[in-house]
Amino acid sequence: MAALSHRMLRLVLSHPTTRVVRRVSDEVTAAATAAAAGNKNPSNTIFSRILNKELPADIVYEDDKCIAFRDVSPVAKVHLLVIPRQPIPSLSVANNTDQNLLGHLLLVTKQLADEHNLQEGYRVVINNGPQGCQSVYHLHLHLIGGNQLSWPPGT
Ligand code: DGP
Repeated sequence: MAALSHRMLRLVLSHPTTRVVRRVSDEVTAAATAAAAGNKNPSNTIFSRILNKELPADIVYEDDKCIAFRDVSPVAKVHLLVIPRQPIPSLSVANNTDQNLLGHLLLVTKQLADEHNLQEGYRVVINNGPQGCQSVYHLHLHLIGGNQLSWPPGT
């Protein structure tokens, strides 16, 4: 196949479809890398460092059970992450003793949606494991909204 000229390449890379494909592929790669690195110790993740205030984050909510902060690479006008202080790696390893905490995380997420004027709608996402594109092994809920979202989210 003939090589693409720089102009053609720029056009292809800037096309919305290509940007979506590249973004999806980035997230799959990040999730695979996190899983392959055995990065499943939630006391040793970037989020535990944010919790301990060792790393800066734009924190929008805190209580004795959880904190919420803005995602570093937002996919919508509002993109918050709600994380428990208790280091649960992912939803799949949560158990019955976490029932109250999981309910609390959902209710805080709902409160944050109200406070960020997401009355027109929003999405709450928990990515789980490599095939779910989880890249940080400290349980977190994504709160995404502020503009029209599309569906389905991915294949
Ligand atoms: P997930 O793919 O579900 O594991 O989502 C992890 C999210 O965490 C991803 O949307 C980007 C975000 N993130 C990763 N590192 C940082 C960071 O250092 N600060 C903030 N605020 N967000 C981060």
